Amino acid sequence: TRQAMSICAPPIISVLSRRQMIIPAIEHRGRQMFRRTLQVRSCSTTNNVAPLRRSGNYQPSIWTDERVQSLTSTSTEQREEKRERINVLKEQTRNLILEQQQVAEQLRLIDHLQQLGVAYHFKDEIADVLSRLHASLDGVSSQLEDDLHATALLFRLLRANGFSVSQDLFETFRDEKGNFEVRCEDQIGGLLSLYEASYLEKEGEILLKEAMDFATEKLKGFMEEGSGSLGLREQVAHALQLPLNRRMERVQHRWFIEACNGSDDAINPLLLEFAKLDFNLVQDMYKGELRELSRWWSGLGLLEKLPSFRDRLAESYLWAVGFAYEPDSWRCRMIQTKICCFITLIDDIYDVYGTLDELQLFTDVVDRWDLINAMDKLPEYMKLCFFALYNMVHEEGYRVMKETGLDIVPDLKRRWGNQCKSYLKEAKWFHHGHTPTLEEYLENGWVSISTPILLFHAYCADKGLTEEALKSFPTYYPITRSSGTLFRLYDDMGTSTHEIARGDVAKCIQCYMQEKGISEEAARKGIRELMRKYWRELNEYRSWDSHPLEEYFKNVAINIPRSANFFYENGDGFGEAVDGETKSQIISLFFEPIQI
Ligand code: 0FV
Ligand code: MN
Ligand code: MN
Ligand code: MN
Ligand code: MN
Repeated sequence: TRQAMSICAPPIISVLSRRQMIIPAIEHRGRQMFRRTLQVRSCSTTNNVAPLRRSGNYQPSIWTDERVQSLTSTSTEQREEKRERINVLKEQTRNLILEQQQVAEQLRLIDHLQQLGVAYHFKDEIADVLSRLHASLDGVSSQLEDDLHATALLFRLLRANGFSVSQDLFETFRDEKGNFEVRCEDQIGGLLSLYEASYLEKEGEILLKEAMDFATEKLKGFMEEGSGSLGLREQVAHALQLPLNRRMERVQHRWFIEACNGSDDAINPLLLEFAKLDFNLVQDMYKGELRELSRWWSGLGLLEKLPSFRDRLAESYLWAVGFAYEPDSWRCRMIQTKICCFITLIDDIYDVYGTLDELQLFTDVVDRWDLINAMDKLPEYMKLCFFALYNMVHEEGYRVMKETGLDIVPDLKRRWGNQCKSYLKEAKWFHHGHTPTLEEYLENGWVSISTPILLFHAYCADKGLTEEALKSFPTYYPITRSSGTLFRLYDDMGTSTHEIARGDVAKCIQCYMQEKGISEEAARKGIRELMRKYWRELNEYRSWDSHPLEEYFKNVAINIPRSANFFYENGDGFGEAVDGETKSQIISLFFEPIQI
């Protein structure tokens, strides 16, 4: 046994009492032998022998509190100066929106404002313009005649901003056989615009599906030809890599600003200056939030006590900015970051660290929220975690009550209970070697990925929350579910290779492989198809009728899969490869101002 222990027991045993023994485990990190032995499931505890625990072998955080606190912001003086300039530019921009008479120009302006990340300043003005266009849609579209670019922009902006508009708007661009015809002059601009518009497709919209295939093929052809200006080629490559509708907003804003910076045409210099100044000002605000959150997280000190878990504060904040970037949404960002840290920690307990007995216990405790009993029964490491979760839930409940008079704590408790039950279900499947059907798996998986909690918290972070709004939250079940399913599918596509190698519940890919008797490659292809279906569903729900919180909340729901696409596009950019694109975006969104 002695020999067996030295090989197979990574000394991550009883972490609290024997912290110093963590170090050798870290030295082993990445060694093949070590990894393989970690796949052994938690052994049953015989009397005093500590259970054999697995480890995720995660990298430590690259964003220590020290590093985050050392971030400097613009001095107050400079900031005031900039704010003055911004106010001037803002008024000029507002006038542009009001003055602009040509429909095509109006549309381009709104598109620019949205992509530059400054549209939030002009919500009412933009809504006015769009609803006027929507009210006289027939006239407007015949006025645009054969301007494909403007027509597609009209379609995309209306749909993306909650107005209903039919795919038939594009009929004039098809011949009798239903094939698209595009004039040479506006080819690439028009095709790009058509391509972006087509990604707002809903289920059953054949025309848009065909438009997507058509535009994609033509744009690919353009890239292969090697013609066009550098700026245009960059734009097309960017679009082909991922359509706007699936991009994380803030990342896109910076990209667009930089892209405009490098090209001499197409954008009003006034807008560009405005966008750069505003980006930097908002970045200062993000820095402040990140510093505060980092102080909170390091002050909790949970990861000092539980060092084998993922420590991802800055990355969690990046998720939160992905969900709601607007300055006004700071409440949402603060709570989402905290939830994300807890979800990550608790998920690791269920997937990696805990024994099945412990997990059952933890699930019961979170179901009942009985603190006294919990302190009696739980193992040390779980006590800390539960106590901290208890505090966070009550603190947020307190904030909401203070600001709105409403008590959301019972709802929060029930939702965290459901979260843990969904984790336990997966843990049981894993420990019993059960592979569910894809449907059975997803039924649980859209919950275990935490979307119901994220979205409920986002909803309650709106300062306009009312009792009536709170009661109507269940009507958002469909959008929550499709958002959550997409989050789950993206996560599995990005993380399951590592998860399965380490030993984890069968993920959607494995469920699908087993159910259909197909290869991993074929399963991945099938899942990608499924993702398109859920995107169509999300596009459908986004145009459902409005409650007061609707726009803000629907955006968060759509931003969840957008952010997931960002983090999991090339593997696991949250848990594993944190020093790739994740790190560059943390730097460019929070650390480095745009050069003016
Ligand atoms: C999940 O990791 C994880 F850490 C997430 C989803 C990050 C938390 C982010 C938010 C709450 C926004 P992992 O792939 O281990 O999750 P599963 O569910 O696959 O175990
Ligand atoms: Mn935007
Ligand atoms: Mn996990
Ligand atoms: Mn999990
Ligand atoms: Mn995963």
